[in-house]
Amino acid sequence: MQTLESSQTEVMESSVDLLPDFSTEAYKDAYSRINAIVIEGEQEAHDNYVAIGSLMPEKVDELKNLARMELRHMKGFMACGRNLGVTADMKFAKEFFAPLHENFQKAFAEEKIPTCLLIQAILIEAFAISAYHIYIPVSDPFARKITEGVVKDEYLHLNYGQEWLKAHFETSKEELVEANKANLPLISKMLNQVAEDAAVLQMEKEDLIEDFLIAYQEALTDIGFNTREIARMAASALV
Ligand code: PL3
Ligand code: FE2
Ligand code: FE2
Repeated sequence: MQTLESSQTEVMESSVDLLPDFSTEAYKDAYSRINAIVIEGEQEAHDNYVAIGSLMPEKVDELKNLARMELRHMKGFMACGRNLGVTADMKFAKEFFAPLHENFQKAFAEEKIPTCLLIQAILIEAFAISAYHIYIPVSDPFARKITEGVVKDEYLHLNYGQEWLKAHFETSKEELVEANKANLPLISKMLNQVAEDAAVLQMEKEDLIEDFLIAYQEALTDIGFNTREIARMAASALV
């Protein structure tokens, strides 16, 4: 947690006097896709928490509460696009999420709770946390306020997944290794796909990857994986 905060401060210091011009066509064009990705991501996060809740009757209210927060996030990011006069390219965003969405749907159909939680509460939340961290120091003042509120909630979501998986570690471990192998390469592909547009927003791919890996590795450690297991899991995205 401390590492994340300090890396955020570094970015802030180096870019505080060099904000992008939010009114250029180039900025708005890139924002139409990034904004759509975030809106779609928040919508799917809502749907995923509702789905997970239906697999855990004793947790259904907690998960409904998380789902509600995701809809609030989605509305906040819609306002960010409107504020800049940008129309979100939702078709692009649906395609962007399709492979991960399919994997989630398949795990849900098979009632694989650990896989569903790894995809939504760990991988997607860690991806969102890294993206929002890197975005905050280069965002317009309106979006900054909204994103700062959102990122706090995403930590709650990541923690929620962590706590459940930690409590069920022994019975989930094997499934989690498999789920990581199938889904971490998709996250890596998504990061690469978004890199060019993110760069227009002054968000560097290396910073996104660094922040993502810190959040992901901290989550896996907390859940109960050791250093070697985590290294092996990370390596499965490289091959
Ligand atoms: C779950 O709560 C949220 C899921 C959202 C996924 C977001 C992925 C973001 C990748 C694009 C990076 C740009 C961030 C800019 C923020 C407006
Ligand atoms: Fe969210
Ligand atoms: Fe979330």
